[in-house]
Amino acid sequence: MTTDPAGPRVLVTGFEPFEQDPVNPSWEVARALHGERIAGALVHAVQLPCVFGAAIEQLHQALEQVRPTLVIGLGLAGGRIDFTPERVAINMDDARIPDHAARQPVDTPVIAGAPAAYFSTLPIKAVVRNLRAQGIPASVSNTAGTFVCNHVFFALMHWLAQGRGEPGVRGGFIHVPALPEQAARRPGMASMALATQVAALRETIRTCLTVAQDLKETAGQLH
Ligand code: PCA
Repeated sequence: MTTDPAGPRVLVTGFEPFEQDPVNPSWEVARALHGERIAGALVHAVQLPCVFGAAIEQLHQALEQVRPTLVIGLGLAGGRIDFTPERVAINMDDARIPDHAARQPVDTPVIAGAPAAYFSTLPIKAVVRNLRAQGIPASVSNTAGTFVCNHVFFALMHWLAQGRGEPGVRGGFIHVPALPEQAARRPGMASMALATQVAALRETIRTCLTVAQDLKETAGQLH
């Protein structure tokens, strides 16, 4: 991994495929923007393993190597119909399926002694508005689940909350829908084309780098 001393950097993480899928759109989308400059910042894409603990170690390594001013974690949420910036990371692992190291933690904290939850520091409402303005389906999500994605999201926010990042660094997590080829194997599953997902990430990064104050606009859900 190389760092660019000439300008700000964006770290985007994606996951390796999991649950017998040959592909994970979160990584395909992240790597599509590796090396691109958006609003003056250089994008670095890093793949994380779908393994509790190891994913956090690799995230920490990437954070120390890249020293980003913006961090966006991506993960697949098969079944979701749109691009979903997550609002909150919770300090809880509760795995429905084993990870790639056959670990299946149930009701254990991501980080013992850490707070119950952290909010994303990305301007999630502005991201949703700007994506919709481009015709890309998007909505705020109020749960990142309790599997490896939430695990990494929580560890990221804890690291940032400890002031270990660059001054003013922002971070958060976005779940993305399946790709059309994945949905084709599962009748009824929604999907979004890779090109649309890449355009969504590009607009998300641009928004996060240029919008200082998030919008106050409802994205509330009754349940
Ligand atoms: N999605 C899973 C883990 C890896 C991924 O892409 C999740 O939502 O936790």
